[in-house]
Amino acid sequence: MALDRSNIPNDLSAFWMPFTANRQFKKSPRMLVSADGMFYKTADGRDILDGTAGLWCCNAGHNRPKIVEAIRKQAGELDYAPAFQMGHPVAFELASRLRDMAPDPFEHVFFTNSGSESVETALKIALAYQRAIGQGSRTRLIGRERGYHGVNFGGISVGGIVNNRKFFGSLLTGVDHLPHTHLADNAYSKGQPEHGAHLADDLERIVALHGPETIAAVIVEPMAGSTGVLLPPKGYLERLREITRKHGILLIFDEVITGFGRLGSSFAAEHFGVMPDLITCAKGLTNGVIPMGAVLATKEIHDAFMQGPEHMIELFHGYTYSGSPIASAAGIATLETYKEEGLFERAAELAPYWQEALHSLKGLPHVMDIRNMGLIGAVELEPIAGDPAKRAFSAFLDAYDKGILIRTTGDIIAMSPPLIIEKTHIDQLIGTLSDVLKKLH
Ligand code: PXG
Repeated sequence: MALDRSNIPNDLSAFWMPFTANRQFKKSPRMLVSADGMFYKTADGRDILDGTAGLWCCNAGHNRPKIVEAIRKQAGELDYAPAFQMGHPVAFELASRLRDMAPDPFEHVFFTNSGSESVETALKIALAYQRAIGQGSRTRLIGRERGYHGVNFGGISVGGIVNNRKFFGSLLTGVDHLPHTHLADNAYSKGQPEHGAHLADDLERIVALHGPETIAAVIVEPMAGSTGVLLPPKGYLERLREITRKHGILLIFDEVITGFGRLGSSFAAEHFGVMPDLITCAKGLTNGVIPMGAVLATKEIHDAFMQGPEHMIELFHGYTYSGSPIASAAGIATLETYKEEGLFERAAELAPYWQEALHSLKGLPHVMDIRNMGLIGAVELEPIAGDPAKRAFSAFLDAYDKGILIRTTGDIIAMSPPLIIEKTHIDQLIGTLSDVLKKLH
């Protein structure tokens, strides 16, 4: 008998919600029950304009027919098949399509189930690669202050968000951090800020301190999303590439947010014209519909593992669901949707309109800074003295009541709408946010 959900008691206690103020939520739940295109529908029947593509993942918007159909069909044809010592066609097909979409040097794809797993995978590949090429003394990993690389132990170790680290013990050893790239001088810059390329030079200091022969890899988000949209200053990523290359250190771009059109190109590597050695991605890979992530590797990295006896496993790493058939089918349909609808180009075309709309909020009460790039934007608010994050959280609650979904981190409001957004939606999103900010205490 079909489950009648209307009879389920309204009991919210069992689900311990992730990254949520559980007690606050359960007193006053914000429940989404369906979604289509640019909008969510709430349990009380209201339409909410999705200003965040879910959690930066539904780049093609919601309920896209091609993706829904691909999942239905795949579930009825091959529900699951292992990828350890076995194969199925769908994962190979998705890997080839991803390779074709990615910048040239990236020829190989390792599948995971999330951004966090992609990060762990990339860090492990970096360490094992250095060992494979006779550089086994390179065991250190360098991250960056305010970096977000998911929530697993490797990711929080190289990450630089205090609350994601301080409760969880001593983390990985042998990790150091670059300074973040957020300078007060750059407030209200549109797109890449002018100042701060020199912040990459700090890597020379770290290299001098530890010795280059001890460092395996540097991992950064080309544009830091989760920490409140921190943009790379002009010349910064280029400098990081130069220094890592000079010292035999791998460079990993964590593109879990910047991948799949967010900046108007397939990946940020292409957008900035700076090629790392490994790229992590997730989220937009399947339009957020089925959990899936991936690590893209250059031929040089991949081929370093392809030695020794042929019957031996080359990389002792993988997940039960790496490249699972349904996720792979969702991925193929997603990449096709992006391509057929020209969504990456669309993001690039809309970016100037988005930029002007966002910056029109300058001068509203408590606004300290506005930042944007591609279809990403952030509005930073002055915190309430002694009560950090409260002001932005009230803005989030009020925005939801007024029919728009935004994200907040600390006192920063972040937005990353689906790439199918229309100018009228941008007007609605920014217009509503403006009303919210005008009334904010
Ligand atoms: N790396 C980066 C750069 C990310 O942004 C992850 C890794 C981890 O991905 P998973 O799939 O394990 O969550 C992320 C995730 C937000 C927000 O609103 C950002 C993320 C996730 C949820 C919310 O800032 N980023």
